[in-house]
Amino acid sequence: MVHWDASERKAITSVWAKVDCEADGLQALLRLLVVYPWTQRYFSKFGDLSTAEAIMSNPNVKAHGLKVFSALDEAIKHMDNIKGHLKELSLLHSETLNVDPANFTLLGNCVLIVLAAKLGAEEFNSETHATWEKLMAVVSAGLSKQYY
Ligand code: HEG
Repeated sequence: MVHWDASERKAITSVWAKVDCEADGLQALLRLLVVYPWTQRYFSKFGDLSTAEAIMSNPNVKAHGLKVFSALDEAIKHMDNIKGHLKELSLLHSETLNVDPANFTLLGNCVLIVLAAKLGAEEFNSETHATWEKLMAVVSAGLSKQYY
């Protein structure tokens, strides 16, 4: 089981309290689809993803960003059992969606960049960064757990 000390818990909850799941979720997904364009293959039914502008104004991307960030919200609420909590979602990504789990790390990186850009160096300092990197690694491991 993953251990979170008091300062890590605070770094997670205080940052997350400032997150706008819809707007920041869209930014994270936009970054994933632009910086790692091969990830677009999983979203072929979403419509036009041909340019950053098209992705940005695509309502399916916006809705999906909100879904992903709402799942992060739930994971944070279950911080002491993230892997157990993500079991169903891991099964879905593995057996139904066939998402290569390497992509979870890429999206985790995008989330970190969105948070850092939003909050700035003073608030998203190196300790907070390290805690969030750990959190995204745990989420990624949780989503990868049901793969075989
Ligand atoms: Mg996934 C669906 C969460 C990474 C591709 N993803 C979903 C759903 C959630 C979710 C909550 C909806 C599940 C449902 O309908 O029951 N995804 C989620 C998280 C993360 C993640 C929390 C990582 C932090 N997903 C991820 C990555 C890819 C991907 C990296 C591909 C590059 N997800 C994907 C696809 C769907 C979902 C293709 C189905 C979308 C749809 O059909 O609308």
